[in-house]
Amino acid sequence: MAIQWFPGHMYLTQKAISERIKEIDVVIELLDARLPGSSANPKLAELTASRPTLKVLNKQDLADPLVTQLWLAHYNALPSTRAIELDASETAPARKLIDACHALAPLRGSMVKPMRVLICGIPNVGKSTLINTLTGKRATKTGDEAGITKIEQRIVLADGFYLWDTPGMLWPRIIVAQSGYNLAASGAIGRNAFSEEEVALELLNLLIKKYPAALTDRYKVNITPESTDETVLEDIGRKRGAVLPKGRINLQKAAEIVIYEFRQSALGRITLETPDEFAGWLAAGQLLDAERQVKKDAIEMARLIKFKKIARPEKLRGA
Ligand SMILES: Nc1nc2c(ncn2[C@@H]2O[C@H](COP(=O)(O)OP(=O)(O)OP(=O)(O)O)[C@@H](O)[C@H]2O)c(=O)[nH]1
Ligand SMILES: [Mg+2]
Repeated sequence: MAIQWFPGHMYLTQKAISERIKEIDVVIELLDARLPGSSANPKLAELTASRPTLKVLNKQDLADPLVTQLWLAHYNALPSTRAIELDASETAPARKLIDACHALAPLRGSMVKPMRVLICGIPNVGKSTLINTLTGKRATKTGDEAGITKIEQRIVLADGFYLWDTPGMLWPRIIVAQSGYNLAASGAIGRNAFSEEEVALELLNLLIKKYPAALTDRYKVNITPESTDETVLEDIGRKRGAVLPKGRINLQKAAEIVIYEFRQSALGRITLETPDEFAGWLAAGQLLDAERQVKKDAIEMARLIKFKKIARPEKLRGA
């Protein structure tokens, strides 16, 4: 089943950003370098479209460097878009963001006209970590869990330079099913909103195709042309002693191991999607969504006709 997570505080964040944006000079949107397409929030893009935006592929230290280069080239080729890679906990590269903000809004940055920067992105992507690195102190709370920041917060970086930390935001309906799985694997989705077993199977499905050696090295499992996500999850469970009475494999435990170790980068540097793959998923997701909408409209039309709220279409045409 497709994963969705849009708790009430995200709706409030969406409202807060749409108000705040009026007084913002530059938007920094953090993406997860392990899933740049899936972690780009279409709703945020809409809300912040009126302001210069810098896309930051954060957690690049966990991502496959070759694929990160593909994503940077992809974003930097788009009109009025600039993208850079980052490990938000490293001070020197993070400070480059300040220069990038000055380049995007050259008239701002004085006491009279301060630079006002909004930092936004999906949950757990590293927004608060970046702010703490930039300010050099624990100005805002961080943690390895989605939903740590609950309300918008303004931090003064220097005279004439303000940063706004915002709570992580997803969008009301994730139409690309694979994005839901990738977001859940990365830690962006609340832990009660998905099945670990389902997410681990989808993750293994990608890893078998893209990084079989990482699975062999970490879990000493044999990947053959016959291997499937299910056989590999069972193998991992067996190897890690996740076994129930009568020798059955504890798939829940095995799934938790796979997800946890992926998040910790114990399998090495991994990126779950390339720009071309994501474009394919998005096109398929949009098609399915359009078909779903047509069906929904037809049901609604039938309901309105049944309860005589509107006339039949042939009557409207005078037939
Ligand atoms: N390896 C790595 N870990 C990072 C990086 N940036 C942040 N983290 C870790 O990611 C986790 C989430 O960081 P936060 O800064 O709390 O994320 P956030 O975007 O503010 O999250 P919410 O407030 O929940 O939306 C923490 O455990 C950070 O230490 C990075 O560039 N590389
Ligand atoms: Mg935060």
